[in-house]
This record gives sequence, C-alpha cells and structure tokens, in this order.
Amino acid sequence: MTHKTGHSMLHKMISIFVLWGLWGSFVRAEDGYRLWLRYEPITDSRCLEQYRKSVVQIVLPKSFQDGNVVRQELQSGLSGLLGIEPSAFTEDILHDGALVIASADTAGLISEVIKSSDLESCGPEGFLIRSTKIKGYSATVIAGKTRPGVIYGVFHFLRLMQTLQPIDALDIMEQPALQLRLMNHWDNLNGTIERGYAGRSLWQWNELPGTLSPRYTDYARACASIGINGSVINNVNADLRILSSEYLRKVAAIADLWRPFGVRMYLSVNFASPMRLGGLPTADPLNPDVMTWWKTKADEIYSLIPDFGGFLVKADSEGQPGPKTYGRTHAQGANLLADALAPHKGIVMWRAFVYDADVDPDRAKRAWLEFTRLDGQFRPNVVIQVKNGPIDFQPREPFHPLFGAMKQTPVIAEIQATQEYLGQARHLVYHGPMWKEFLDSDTYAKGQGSTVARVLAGKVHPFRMTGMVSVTNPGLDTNWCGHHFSQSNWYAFGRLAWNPELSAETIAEEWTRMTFTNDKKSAAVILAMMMGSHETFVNYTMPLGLHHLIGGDHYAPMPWNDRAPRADWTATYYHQASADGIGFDRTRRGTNAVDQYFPPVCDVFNDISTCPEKFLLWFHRCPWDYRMKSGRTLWEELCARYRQGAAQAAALQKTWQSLDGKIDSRRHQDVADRLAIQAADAEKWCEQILAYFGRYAETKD
Ligand code: GCW
Repeated sequence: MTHKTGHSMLHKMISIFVLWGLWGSFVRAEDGYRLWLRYEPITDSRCLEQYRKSVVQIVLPKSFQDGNVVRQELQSGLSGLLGIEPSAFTEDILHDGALVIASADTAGLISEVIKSSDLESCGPEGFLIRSTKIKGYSATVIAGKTRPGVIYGVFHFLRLMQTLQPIDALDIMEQPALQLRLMNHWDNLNGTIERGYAGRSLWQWNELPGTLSPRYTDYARACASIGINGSVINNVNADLRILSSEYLRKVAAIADLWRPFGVRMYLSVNFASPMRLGGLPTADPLNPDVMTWWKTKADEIYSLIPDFGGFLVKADSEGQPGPKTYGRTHAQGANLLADALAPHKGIVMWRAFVYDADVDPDRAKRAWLEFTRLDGQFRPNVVIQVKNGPIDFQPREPFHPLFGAMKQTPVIAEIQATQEYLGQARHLVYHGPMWKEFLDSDTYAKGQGSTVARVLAGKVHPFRMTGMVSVTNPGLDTNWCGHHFSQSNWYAFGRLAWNPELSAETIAEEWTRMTFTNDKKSAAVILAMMMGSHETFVNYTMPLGLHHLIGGDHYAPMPWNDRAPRADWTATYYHQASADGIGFDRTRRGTNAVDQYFPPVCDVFNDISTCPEKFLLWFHRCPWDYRMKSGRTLWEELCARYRQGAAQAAALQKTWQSLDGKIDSRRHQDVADRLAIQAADAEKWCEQILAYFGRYAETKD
C-alpha cells in the first residue's frame, strides 16, 4: 500500500516535471538572449540519471558563497539542467555525489586527493576536473589555482552536461593556449557601431556610471563561459573623449562589473590625444611633454581601474593620427604608450593594419614591409596585432605574411566575428572552418609545423605575450548578434582562443547542442549547414582567390567599382579583369608579394601549378581559358562555382525548413527569414558577377 502510494506519487511528480519541461520549451518564446547558456532541463533520461548521481550536493568554500559568480552560475546551471535546489549547497562533504569547488586558497578539503603541485600547474587561468573519492564519498572536484580558473572549470563542467557528455569518470586538466583572448568592439561613443549589424552599442554612455544595464554583467558572463578574458570596448577609430576623466569614470563602472568574471577592460586610444584632449601643441612621441601627458593619463586610469589591461592603437592608418606625422616610426609611437603603461603592467596592442600607398603599389605587401624592419625595436610590453590576412577580412585570404616573420616582437592575431564582408549577420556563415584554415596554415618560419596557431602560442618564436582577438559582433539586439547563427562566431572565437587545436566541428556541435537542440538528428542537420556555410559563401561571392568585389557597403556585389577615394578601395584594382584574363599577379613576375612568405610557401604560391586553386586569382593573373584541375577553363570554373554557391544557399533554406517543429518556432522563423534574404542575395551575386565578368570572358569566343 505504502509502496503503491509512493510509486504513484513518484509517477505524478515525474509527469509534472516532464510537462513542466515541455511547457517550458514550447511556450517560452526563445528570443536568443540566453545565447548558449540556456540551461534547459535535460530530458535524456540516461544522462539525467548519471548527472543526478554525480551531483547530489555542491560543496563550496565560504568565500565562494554569497553573490559569487561561481555560486550563481552553479545555481542557475544545476537548477536549470538537473532541477537541483539551493539547499544542495554545503560547506562540507556529507554523502556520495559531491561536487567540490576549490581554488589554491581554499584547498583544504581536496588536499588528500589533489596535490598542490597539480593546482600550481594549472597556471594562472587553468583548471582541473577530477572524479575521485574524498572521505570515502564519491566526488567530483573542480579546482583551479585562481578564481578565473575555477570559473572556467565550472563553465566547462556545465558544458559537459549541456552537451550530454559523461561526467562520472573525469580527469581533465586544461589551460588556455593563448594569454590575451579579447573582444574588440568597434563601438562609437554616440551609440553606433562601425561594421555592427546587431543594433546599437551595448554601452549606454548617457546613463553611465549611475545606471548599470544588466547586459554588462550578462555580457561578461557569456565571455567568461568561453574563456574570453578581456574586452576593448571602443572603436579603433578612437574618439578622443574616451580618455577624458568623465568617460573614464563610466568605463571604470563597467570594469567593476566585469572583474568577478575575469574580464579585463582595455581601451582604443587616439594617438593625437595629448593635443586634442590635452591641449599640447604636438603628439610627437619623443617630446617630453607628450611623454608626461601619457604617463599622467595612465596613472589616472589605474587609479580608477587597478587591473586595466592596456591600449589598442590604430595609428597612421585610414586617416588616423600616428607617429609618422612627426617622422617617427611605429616602434617609437608604440613605445611612448608602452612606457606610460609599464609601471602598471599594462600593454600596448599596436595594429599592423597599415597600407600607406607610398610603401608599395601592392596593398598586400605594405604592412610586412613596414613592420619587419622594426622587429626588435619594440618595448617588452608591446604586441603587434595583425589581421588574419594581408588585405582586410575578405571571405578568404591566405594568412598574413607577418605571422612568423616577427621574431622578437610578439604578434597576436585579429580575426573578425562581425561579418563585415561575410554577409553582415544577414547570411548564415559559421567562421569556424575559415579560422581553422588560418590557424592551421603552415608559415614554415622555422621549418615544417610552424603553423599560425603555434606562432601565436609562442612555440615558434618564444613570445613574451600571446593572444588572439576578435572584432566582435554583439549589439543591443535581443539575440545579441543579429542572426541567431552569428552567435556561433562569438562562441567559436572564444573556444579557439582558448584552444586553437579544437576542430571547427567540435565547436559547432557544442554550440548547436547548447543553443538549439540536443536532438541528435536535428543537431546533425544544423552541424552540416554550419560546416558548409563558409565555402558556400565563398562560392557565391569571391571564389578562386577573388577578393574585394564590393563597394563601400562591403555587402553587395560591385565588381565594376572603379572609383573611390583611393585605388585600393575599388574592386577593379584587385580583380583586374580584361579581355586577356583576370587576377592580381603577386608572383615574382608581378608584385612579388609571394616572397614575403618563407620557403617553400613562397614557391608554392608563386608556381601556378602548385598554388592552391582557392588562392589562384589572389596570386596569379590567368587567361580566361586557363585549364583548371577539374578540366574546365577558368571561366567555366568560375561560372560553376558561382552557380554552385547560389544553389547551396537555396539549399540551406530548404534544409532549415526540414527542422520546422524541431526548433522553437520564433527562432526558426527568424532564421528562415534571413535565409530567404541570403538565397536571394546569393542569386544576385551569381547573376551580377557572371554578367560583369562575362563581358570580358566571352569577348574572345
Ligand atoms: O575593415 C576595415 C573597415 C573599417 C575599419 C578598418 C580597420 C575600424 O572597413 O571600417 O575601421 O578596417 O580595421 O581599422
């Protein structure tokens, strides 16, 4: 009798729980705000059973208790995923299934199972997760030397459950491959975002520092969940006012909110600040008054933000002021700021995105020419920030020749999640495969295996500092990134900066399961869409090494664009189509950009028979009837690629349709709407480009 009652009670509770779960997923309009941190109830019964056995109580040292982000995250994560009550939090191990959180300063409880040398070897940001026994009870330990390490460990553990991975026999130790893992926002102080496609800026300058939007914290939490440890919040085309005392107080208020998440504040600065903000007659980096101005400014910043990260600088580029005005070098400019920040342990990220037309007729060569000759002249707290490719975030570029070429100066990579040239959050383009192609490229700087990833990690040349940053995409749109799928690029950046060896598939699958669904079949469909999306985009916009076939909007096809304030902002400068052929000759017979690469890369690119076809027209100028590996002529191949791209874009739309009912309806509809735009745009690209080039290609016949 008792047994029966108990049984039916249990039954009732289970059905209430299941109904509640179903209710939650159908009724709650998913608007994308929660990103990949949705923590929906786990419905897979086998996993649920294992998880509930492993996580019965959460053992948190006192210092991790009230208001601590670790506690908060565990509470929302575990109550969402497993239905765990706050009463499960204790300070001591009481029974089997203990989840024990510890850092070096609270390690008492775990000392019998984790050596302090293990914690030490986690490094400043790493963590370990181990299934073990403590006091005879089964336990899972999440520990790090530092607080940020513990936070990363907690998010990792939650991710295992979010993606239905086993958690009963864990032995994980991770630390980030790169030190600087930063967001770069191109946000203006008036609330607009340069190349932003997800609404206005997150930062409410008018309300700060008095009013603090909850999004500042939600943002830091999202960053921390994928290991991002800093953010440059303003545009590299920097408004001087950011360094005014008024704005610094606003910046400091945000920095205070981010600190518990291990996210540090950085700022873009305008090189002419001492003049235009400080009233000095010059910004010459060798002028003593200028030096004093920057030192005083740095002191002020650190008095407000003691853990301030440093400055990002775009100088002598696209009209921004810089040291060249005073006949000084980039090194002298960077060192000026570096000296001001050094007493506070701040750093300077000096951008290599410079392309002075005086330096060389070929834009692709200019940054390498300017920076390699300065190698060795930079202060120890300067890094050079280099875009992935030598032009500008094109749908596909070969890696920038500066990777591997700077031997004494740390180089960090700048990649772009905001889809400036990749469909601007209207097209579904997952950047994982593109970034992996970049990171896996072998520079041969010190022989085979000198991949960009290893250069960045300081394993080719022993860099003092390492890092990767992303020109990033969140704005005030409810779903943060405009397109629901654009969130995957924010996510992928963080994961790759933590571990560049992760595959694009692994990352996409994690993201899909957390963001959309753990249903195997649906997740596989989404994964396939994502993995093909970059190549699809390249096909319908700029295949075979074509680049910059756009106008000022960087969105629509404009191959006829031959008028702009500078030649290297046109399209014709790059494709050079005529009746004789198409492509930019960067071989030894042309501009010789190839020789900026180490052998054998330079030879491979130089020789048309070995140059990968995906870079053909980047490095070679070819006649229209050039024979491709497929047996087609170049023109036939171009036609085939564009048509294939347009067909692939249309297919994405169909495939997504097949997920109707499998994905919550609001997000399904949002994505469907954008896929319709993408398919139409792809068709336009195909038609307009082929019509334009056809005029040249078909004149010979
Ligand atoms: O990609 C180009 C953009 C500019 C940008 C510049 C840069 C912030 O078109 O909008 O300016 O690069 O990276 O500095």
